[in-house]
Order: sequence, then C-alpha cells, then structure tokens
Amino acid sequence: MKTENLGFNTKLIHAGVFEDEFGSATVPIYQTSTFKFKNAQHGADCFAGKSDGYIYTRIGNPTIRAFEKNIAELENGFDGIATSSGMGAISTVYMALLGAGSHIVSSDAVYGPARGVLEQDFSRFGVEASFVNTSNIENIEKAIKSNTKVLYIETPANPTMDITDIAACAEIAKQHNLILVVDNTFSSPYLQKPLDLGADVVLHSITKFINGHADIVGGVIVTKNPDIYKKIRHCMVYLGCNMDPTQSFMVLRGVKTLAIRIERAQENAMKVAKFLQSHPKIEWLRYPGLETHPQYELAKKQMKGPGSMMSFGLKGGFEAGKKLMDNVHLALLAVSLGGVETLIQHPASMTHAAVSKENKLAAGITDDLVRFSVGIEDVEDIIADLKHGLDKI
Ligand code: LCS
Repeated sequence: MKTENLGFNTKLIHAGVFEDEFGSATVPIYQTSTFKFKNAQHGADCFAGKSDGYIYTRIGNPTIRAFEKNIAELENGFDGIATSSGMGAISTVYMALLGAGSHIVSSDAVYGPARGVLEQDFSRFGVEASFVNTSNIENIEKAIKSNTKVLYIETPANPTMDITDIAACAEIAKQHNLILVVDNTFSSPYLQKPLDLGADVVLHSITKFINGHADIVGGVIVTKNPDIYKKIRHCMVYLGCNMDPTQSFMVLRGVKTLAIRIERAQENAMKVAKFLQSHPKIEWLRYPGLETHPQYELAKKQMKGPGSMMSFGLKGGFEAGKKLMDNVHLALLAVSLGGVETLIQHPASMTHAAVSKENKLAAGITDDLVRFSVGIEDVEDIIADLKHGLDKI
C-alpha cells in the first residue's frame, strides 16, 4: 500500500507492510538465513546491485525491510537500517562517520555506553570526542575543531531530561560541514521529528517506545541523504549487527500502537509529575511538561508533547532514593524505559555506571537522581505506589 501521503497513525499500521501471495494481514517472519537465486546470473546481479532480490539475512530480509521502510516513513527519511540493538545503531553510526584523526562533539548527558564506547573503544582507533552540555548552543560552537566530523545529540537526554535545540544544531552543523546525528529514543517520531528540523541522521533504541512492550532489544537508523545511508548500511552489514526477522516481526507489531501508547503514558506522566512536584519529600523534578523544566519553551517548540520520562531527586539524597526504589511494588525496579509498564531505576549506579563519577557530575547525573518511566497502567495505581514508597522514607 502506498502510504507516503497518509497520516502518521495510518503509517504506523500500514507503512512498509507488503502484500504476499496469501494476502497476510501482517508481515510474516521470514525465518531464513539465505535466499535461493533464480539462476547464476540472478545471483551475480543481486551481488552487483543490478537486481532487487534478497541474498542473505545479514544483508537484507523481507521482514526486516518491512520495518526499515515503516520507520523511514515515520521519521520522514530516505530509508531505514535496522540493527540488533540501540547500541548496535550507535556504534554503526560512529564507525561509518568517524575515523582515525576525526573528532565528534556529543551531548555530555547521553545513554552511558553511547559515551563509554567513544571513551573506551573508539579512542583506541584515534577517534577524539568532546562531551559538552549541548542545551547551551555556545558550548557546541566552542567544542568544534578543524577535525570535527559529527555533532551527536540526545534530546531529551538520558537521564537528565536536558533538551537540546535540534534546529539550532542543524544550523551549526551546516556552517561547519558536520553530520548531525540525533538519538530520538526518548521521544519517538510521534513526538519529535529530527530530520524535519534539519538533522542528517536519526537513531533509536527500539527496545523502548517504538516496540513498547519490554520484550525485545533492537535499534534503527534513518537518514535523509542516500549517500550517508549507503555508508552506514555498509558498516552495519560488514559489522554484522543486523536486526533479525523475529525482532522485526515483534517491532512491526509493537509500533502499530505507538501513538496511543504515548498519548496514554504522557497523560499519566503529567499527573505523576504534578503529584511529585507538590510532594514534600521531593527536592527537585525534571519533566519537560512542567514550566519548572529549564527548557520548557524549547520542548514545547520542538516536541509535540513532553513524553512520559522524568527524573527527580529526594530530600534525603541517594539513601532516600534507595528506600523509594525498594518500597514501590507496581513500578518495576528495572533499567530500560518506554514500555507499557512503569519502571524506576537509579542511573548513577545502573544505566550510567560506565561513566566516571567526575563526568557524571559534570553532566548533571547526580547521585540522588532517580529516573521514572511512566507506563500505561491506571494512573491512580501508579501514584498510590509512589505515595506508598515515599511514605516509607
Ligand atoms: N539510546 C538511548 C537514549 C537509550 O536510552 C539506550 C538504552 C540506548 C540508546 C541503547 O539501546 P539498547 O542497545 O539498549 O537497545 N537505554 C537504556 C536505559 O536507559 N536503561 O537500559 C537501557
């Protein structure tokens, strides 16, 4: 079905879905590692790129392609590249766009391993990285060097909820000939469309909102430009961090309800944020839907809604946070985010443990920070659970 001119909700359900000989309503799982060529010439033509046939699942597979086409339409991009995980997407993008002697400017608050892999691994191959608070555009300008190739931002950032101006970054990237990469995991294309704001590459951990059901790990990359796409696709295939057909089937199912899941989770999140904001044991709260968020106006400008992620600190610091985490029962004490179930976790000792204490503090990932991912349960139950946990402190 041609879906390019249809609405976002229609695309969620139909984009990328192709008709097979049986009239299947969903894309089946093509659980095969390899594909038979019609003849020797066809095999040679497939390898030479002269024929569209499938070759080998690491290179391409109908179930995976369906998801790649689906997400490309949702992000208004040229095409998608599905990966084994969000980190697979991030590492592939770094590998494709950086090399010995090149430099990347990145948000200082990003998912821990997205920073860790640059500091601990890409550095061994001569890639330099600077981490700055990208919410302040001047910091980016100051960090750019003659060998800077990539500007990488995560907005809202994990776990500080800092927001970076994507359109302003696109302007800087254009001036300095950089490729702007945006990790859109916290918003999903339902709330934020980085490519429309001028980014070159958008990526996701689809483990989170896009799949939404805490049952698979995966990643995806979408580009605007076909040449950048080819470079990244090449790296994905050669590194071998492809998504598999079953993951693709699962995410094609999960993504269909993205909009209604986010709408419900966001509605819940606003009520949870208001409850926490007025609670006497809360020291501070960061939620982009509240005017107290330092980039509230920017969030309103570049996001369709504030989403369902928030972070907060308790008056008793880390010890109080630990008490809360040990005394909630509905909210799962677990990493990950963006699923239908409410999750709570402590970034300093969990998701961002890979970042040094000094760098964590500089990025605003304080020891008292508790991250909360609001699910789609009845909000009264989520609030009662938090109230119970807070009463124990
Ligand atoms: N980008 C962001 C913003 C993330 O939050 C994560 C994972 C990734 C990329 C990596 O994706 P993965 O390889 O896990 O699919 N964030 C996690 C978190 O906050 N808790 O557990 C994983």
